[in-house]
Amino acid sequence: MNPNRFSSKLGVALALAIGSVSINAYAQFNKPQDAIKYRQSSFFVMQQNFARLAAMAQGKTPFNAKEAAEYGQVASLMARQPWQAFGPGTEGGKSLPLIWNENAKFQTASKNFIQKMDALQAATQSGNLDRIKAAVSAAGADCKSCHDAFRD
Ligand code: ASC
Repeated sequence: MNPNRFSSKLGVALALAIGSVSINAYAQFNKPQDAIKYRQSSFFVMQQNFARLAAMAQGKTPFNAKEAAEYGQVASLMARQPWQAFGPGTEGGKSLPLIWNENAKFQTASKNFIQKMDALQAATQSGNLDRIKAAVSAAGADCKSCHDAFRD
């Protein structure tokens, strides 16, 4: 085999191997309070957009496909934000110690949640209200299960 080809294959294999075991990277914050504020703010913006979709799904506000697609995009983007702000030394807010003590579980839960929010975004892009209803309900159940486990 051509050695260049081999090394590029090795590079890909290494990247895949590292990717599969990597944990979420933590961002640097000037002080722990900034990390807490960052995660609470991103949860807040996500929740506001999620709640607008939930209101449409429940018929509390009129369904508007274009607005729904925008809310879905913001919710999916925000769903990626909080986790980088749960680094060591940032305990506090409503976070239970379990987040740090059993961090692998929290990592798994956060990745699962991002998938739920991405499914919701995909549903909003489809413009199909029944799909949105199902995805809102799946994502909402996931919000709750994480809160029950990890939030005070
Ligand atoms: C929300 C919100 C949550 C979820 C959850 C759904 O709007 O703040 O935590 O939905 O209540 O079960």
